[in-house]
Amino acid sequence: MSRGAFIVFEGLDRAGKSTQVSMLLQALKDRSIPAQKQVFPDRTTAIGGIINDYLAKKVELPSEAVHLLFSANRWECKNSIQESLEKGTTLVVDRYAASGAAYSSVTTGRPLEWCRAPDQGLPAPDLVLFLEVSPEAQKTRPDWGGERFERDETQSKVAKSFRQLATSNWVFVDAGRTKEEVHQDVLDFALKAIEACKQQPIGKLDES
Ligand code: DGP
Ligand code: NA
Ligand code: NA
Repeated sequence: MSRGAFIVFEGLDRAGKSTQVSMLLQALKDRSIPAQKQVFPDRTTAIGGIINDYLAKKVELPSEAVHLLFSANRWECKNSIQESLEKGTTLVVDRYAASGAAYSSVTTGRPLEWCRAPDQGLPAPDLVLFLEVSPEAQKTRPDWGGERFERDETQSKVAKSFRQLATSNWVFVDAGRTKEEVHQDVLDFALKAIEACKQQPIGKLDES
């Protein structure tokens, strides 16, 4: 039996990831392709609860500790990710390890290598869709500035870190267009990835 694809959306805050995740899931369901949504941070777990309080500025923690909590939050879901992919379900994921490294390299000031280390060995995405949005467009989105990392200076540094993390599995999507236009591109890339990875083993985030 062929496996599902591990498709991850990355991008800055308010790039439209959640909207595109929903639109892609619906499009896959319309085509009878088994698919499931996964959101990181998963704020419903015990660790996710601490992360949520941290992001809402209800608790203070050293940035390094927060970094490890975000990573632990992904490790909590490792088995369920693996099982879903193996049984043929495509996962449509809102943020993953690249967010971990990109945000934490800025908040901790530590090298990307240090930031990537805790996620090494987790299942690797087959496709990363990076939604690009300009700082101007970002600020016009509702609720901008409420959570901890939603500051212009932080975001522009995070954008730079994301670029350094891109590999051959990444595509950059211009998210400044209408959501339907963005969705068309997203769906094309997703359908290709679902086809391409069917007989491939599930990868691991590099341990080199
Ligand atoms: P979201 O729920 O997608 O808006 O993400 C919440 C915030 O947390 C957002 O500013 C991005 C940041 N974030 C997401 N994942 C990670 C991570 O793994 N590490 C760090 N440091 N920040 C993250
Ligand atoms: Na956010
Ligand atoms: Na989101």
